[in-house]
Amino acid sequence: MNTLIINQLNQRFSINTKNTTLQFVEAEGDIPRIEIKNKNAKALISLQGAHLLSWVPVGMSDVLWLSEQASYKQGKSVRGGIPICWPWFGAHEINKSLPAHGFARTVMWQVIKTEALSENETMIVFRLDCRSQNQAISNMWPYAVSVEYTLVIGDSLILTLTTQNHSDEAVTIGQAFHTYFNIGDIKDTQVCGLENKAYLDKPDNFNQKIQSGPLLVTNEVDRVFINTEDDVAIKNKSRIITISKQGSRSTVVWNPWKDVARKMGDMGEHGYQQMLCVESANAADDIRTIEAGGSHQLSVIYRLS
Ligand code: TA6
Repeated sequence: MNTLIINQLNQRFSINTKNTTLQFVEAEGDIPRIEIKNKNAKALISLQGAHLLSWVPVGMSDVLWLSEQASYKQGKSVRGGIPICWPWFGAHEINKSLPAHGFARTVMWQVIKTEALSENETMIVFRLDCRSQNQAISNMWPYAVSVEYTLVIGDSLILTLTTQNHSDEAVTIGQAFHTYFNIGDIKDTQVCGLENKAYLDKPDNFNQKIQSGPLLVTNEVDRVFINTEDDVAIKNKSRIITISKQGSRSTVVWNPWKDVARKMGDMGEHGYQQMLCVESANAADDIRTIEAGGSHQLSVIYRLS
């Protein structure tokens, strides 16, 4: 079954030039993946969740952390890479029985376009259309809304999520690029750019606090920073990852630390020492209401130095 789908996808969307390839392949859990390679980077994307699992610029280690204990099952989000939280962030505001972080990360997305922008950059565009998706989605979220996700893969990574409201009523969404960065060693890592910013501290009942100095992680951190539009940088001994975003005024920083990680079951024993989530979001008071016929775009660029 998947072989047929993969062949069809390759016929329509594969790229095969001297320095650029993009192809669909079979993968664990019967969930197809896309392998991308160009002169500047290689990447791996799962069709479930349009989930970027790996992004490796030439000469670098993977920028994304992916748990050794991640499971690849239909309907289950992968621990690591870049899960897309959409159309809500965290727990659903009213119905707590709905999946945390929405459903976009656990359903199949449609590929609508691929293009080698140059020998150095490859673009792929996904779509999730709630009007034509399955009944389970409309039961959870009965809105005529679609979202397009564009990834440009090169020595930097550009991600854009565009939500279009096709209905004749306003719709409110929350969302995030829930990016797991491969930081090497948490004790040598700091997050700069959030100094003096207010945050909601989830482990402390969402009490509002102020970040003092660069953020260092020495225990559980789960913070929604508010009013953050400027660049944020993750610095460790070997590199600086600069995060520049648009359409977002909230930034989430998360590391479960040892005890929470152990209970999660799919973080691996040492995962919490190697990862840090820094998420460009529309969360807390930064959720967005999209008027009838309107759209909202959230985008981010990750650069390395
Ligand atoms: O973004 C931080 C967060 O919302 C945390 O509170 C934590 O639970 C994490 O995401 C992981 O959520 P998940 O549903 O993927 O286990």
